[in-house]
Amino acid sequence: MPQAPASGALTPRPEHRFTFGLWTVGNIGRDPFGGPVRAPIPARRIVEQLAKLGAYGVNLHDNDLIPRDATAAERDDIVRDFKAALADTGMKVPMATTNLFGDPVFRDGAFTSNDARVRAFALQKTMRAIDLGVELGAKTYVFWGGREGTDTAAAKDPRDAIKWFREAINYLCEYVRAQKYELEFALEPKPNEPRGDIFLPTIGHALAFIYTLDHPDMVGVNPEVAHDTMAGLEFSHGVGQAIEAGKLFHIDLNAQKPGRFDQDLRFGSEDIKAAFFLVKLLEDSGYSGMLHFDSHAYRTEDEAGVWDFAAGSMRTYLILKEKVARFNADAEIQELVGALRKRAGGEALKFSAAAAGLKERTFDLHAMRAQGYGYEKLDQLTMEIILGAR
Ligand code: DIG
Ligand code: MN
Ligand code: MN
Repeated sequence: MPQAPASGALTPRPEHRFTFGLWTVGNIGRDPFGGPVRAPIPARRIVEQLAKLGAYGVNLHDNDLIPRDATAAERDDIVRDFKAALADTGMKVPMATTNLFGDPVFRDGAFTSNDARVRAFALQKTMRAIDLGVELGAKTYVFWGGREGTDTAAAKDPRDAIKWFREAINYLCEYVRAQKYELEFALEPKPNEPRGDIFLPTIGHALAFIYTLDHPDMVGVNPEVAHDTMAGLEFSHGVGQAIEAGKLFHIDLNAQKPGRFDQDLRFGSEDIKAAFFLVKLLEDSGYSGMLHFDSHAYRTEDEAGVWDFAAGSMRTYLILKEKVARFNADAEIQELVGALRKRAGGEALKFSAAAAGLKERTFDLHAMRAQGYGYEKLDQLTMEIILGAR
């Protein structure tokens, strides 16, 4: 079982705001071609072991804790025991979400199903799951529309789907306001899987959708490394746009090889340069939300391997955070960065009658065409930081 890590800068502590979904370390290793390889880990043990490893909290889908067929009394017993585990360890529940993808009733989607009864049931299930999340202390509620999509375009008009998705989120925003819950929504994009194509597939689609809602201020995004990588995108660009728009409400950290199914690998275990620049963006921007690892151990692992996975996720983030500090303190690198900032200038180009003079301005295009940007040297120095040579 997990050993409490040795003390030091690479020791995860609750102040680092690392969280794990119950379903992540609780993943029993099923895949489309094989059944479970690990026994389920009871929620209390997950809470206790993650606390030992220095995590801040756990997140959950409703059915990660409450079985679909639980009676009200059974639900209350389970919640009571879970709250006791949280109290015993000091672990928090910053985020909650709904499983709107496991029950066969959602096989054509939940909020965007072609069956109006399913769309209504999805709202009922989500309201009850929101109640549970708020009861456990969640301040962020994630919507990952895993089944909100199509396997054939013949199934539905995408305009209907987006309209139904908007109706659902507007309805649930009104529910949260009516209940006076202190809760923000975070939409989680993914391009495909388990559906052939999923609606709101990227951070950009989600951001555009948010501005069509009745209460856009309540809604942000929960982007995931693996999902943008599956779409062939540079994750830090989407995250940067979300931060710049004040819409990065939560983030799912993991790793992914391009062109593959959603691998949900241990954070930093694949594209380490991309992971470095993601950590740099989160740290330099002062992101103060949760650092959630939505990932799981390899199917080859036993329970000891699961805790290796959890410890490694947090340790790699802290190692990269140290390397970001080295990058930001490296004189040679900062000289290059400073020169680029000087060249980029500070004043915004805003039109005004006075600015009309810009049309008359002369440019030394010959010199501008000839001057390079020094990115080879800057990238080499960056790689030397990442590789531990600086
Ligand atoms: C998958 O990436 C999704 C589900 O695991 C969950 O609904 C969400 C929360 O992080 N991520
Ligand atoms: Mn994923
Ligand atoms: Mn996720």
